Amino acid sequence: MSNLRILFILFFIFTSCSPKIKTNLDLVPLIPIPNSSTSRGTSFVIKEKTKLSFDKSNKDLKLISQNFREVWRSITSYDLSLDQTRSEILIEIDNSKLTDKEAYVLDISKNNIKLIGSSAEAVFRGIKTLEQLLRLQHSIKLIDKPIIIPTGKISDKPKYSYRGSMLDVARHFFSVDDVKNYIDLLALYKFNYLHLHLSDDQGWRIEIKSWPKLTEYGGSTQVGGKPGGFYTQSEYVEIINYAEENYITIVPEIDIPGHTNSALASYSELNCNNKATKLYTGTEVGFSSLCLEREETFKFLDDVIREITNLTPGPYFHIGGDETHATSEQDYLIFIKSTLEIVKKYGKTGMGWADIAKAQIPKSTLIQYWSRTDKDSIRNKKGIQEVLMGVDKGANIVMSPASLSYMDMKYNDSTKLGLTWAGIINTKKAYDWLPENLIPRNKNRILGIEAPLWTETAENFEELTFLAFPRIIGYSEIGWSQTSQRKWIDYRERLAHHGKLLKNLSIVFYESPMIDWK
Ligand code: TNX
Repeated sequence: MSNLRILFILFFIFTSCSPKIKTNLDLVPLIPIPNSSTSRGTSFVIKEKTKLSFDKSNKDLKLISQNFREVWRSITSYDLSLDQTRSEILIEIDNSKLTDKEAYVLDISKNNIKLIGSSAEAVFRGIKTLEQLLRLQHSIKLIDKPIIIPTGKISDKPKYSYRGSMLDVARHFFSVDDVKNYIDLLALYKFNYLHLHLSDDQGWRIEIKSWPKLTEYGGSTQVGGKPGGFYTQSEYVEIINYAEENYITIVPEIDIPGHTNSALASYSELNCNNKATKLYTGTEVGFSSLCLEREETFKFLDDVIREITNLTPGPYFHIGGDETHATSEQDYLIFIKSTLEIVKKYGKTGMGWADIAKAQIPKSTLIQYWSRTDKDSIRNKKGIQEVLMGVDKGANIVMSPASLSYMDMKYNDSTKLGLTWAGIINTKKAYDWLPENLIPRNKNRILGIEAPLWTETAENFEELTFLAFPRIIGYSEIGWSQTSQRKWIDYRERLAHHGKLLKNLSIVFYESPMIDWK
């Protein structure tokens, strides 16, 4: 071969293997923003035959890899080979240096990507960062091929161990597929809990084999009067398994003793006067109550909690306990205490809306703060009082302040969907707050935050995501990122790129005029 030819080949190899694309990992608009990231300025180029390897004996890593392969294919249209030899991407578990159970390090160089997590869960969180790096290609202005990943090193772990959303499937029913689609989105933004509000006045949504009329009759309708729906036990398990694959824990809620009309309509024996109520399709709250004097009530509670906890691997069972205007104070205290005892008997930690703190509650009960935060509102004073009562009894707290985190509030006065009782919540207001600033003491009892989506006004998946997005992206950062990393001005810039990401996934969202969408 002539010298010239060799030179040519060398030149070709050099230019094709390492195109000189300057990058800056720090400028990729990741949300939630990682704890630390340093850029190397070069790029990992995605090719037709990229390989990923992992410890084959680890079933969790295998599943994570297989699922990531699908994501990779859908974004790059290339196959990601799970070949174990000479791979460019390596994922592994090593907890010798990483202490937090969700901590990971993602090290990207020109020829290799190494993702180390303290656990399979941590690896999964890191994979979601990698997924965002792929999905945010447009932000680095490389709309056409090659697809590249900026090089550098990300070290990351969450601020809070509880980062959740609640979905009310009672006011309007949402199918198993809707819930799975919502789980996908939660996982992309590193949420780790999905709380399902499974019963309310308007509908009972989970099959209870020993009380079949709850779903047959009590689940038959919804707000507005259209047909409702429910999950069979095997569908509920399907949701749990899907969530588990996405490292999301399901928290089931059966709201008692109020918000129980769908049960009271299904079984006359749950009513003090032994008469079944009518099905309800309106949106009032606080008119229904279980009957303390009836033996059947406690048989009912025991059966419901036993059947649901048997199917639920997660640590929590939520008993509701809010807005019980139709229950006397004395009865309420007995209801909450006895129901939490049943939850404990079945091996779960009780969770409830903050109102339950006034009852006798076991230590480490999880209470959910849901007050408005306006200084002069009565509900605000009451909420703080409840939280402090709770922590003095040994409870932990999840923060869901209505005036900041209720995704069913309108974005502005003219938003078509949504309510206004806790004010309006625009994109900035949803982002720009700190959970620990809302309570005066025992701040270390805050396990995290949860963004509730009550569905009085959301009838379908599009309406659900319209209310949730983009606000929920902000809640993900409140839950995950360090306070020092969080600035509205910077977040606003990053969020601007997530509109395209959502559009690529065909997700309907509110195109807030506060954001300069790219
Ligand atoms: C209050 S907050 C409720 C729900 C409603 C919601 C509407 C709380 C614990 N209860 O019953 O759906 O307001 O925003």
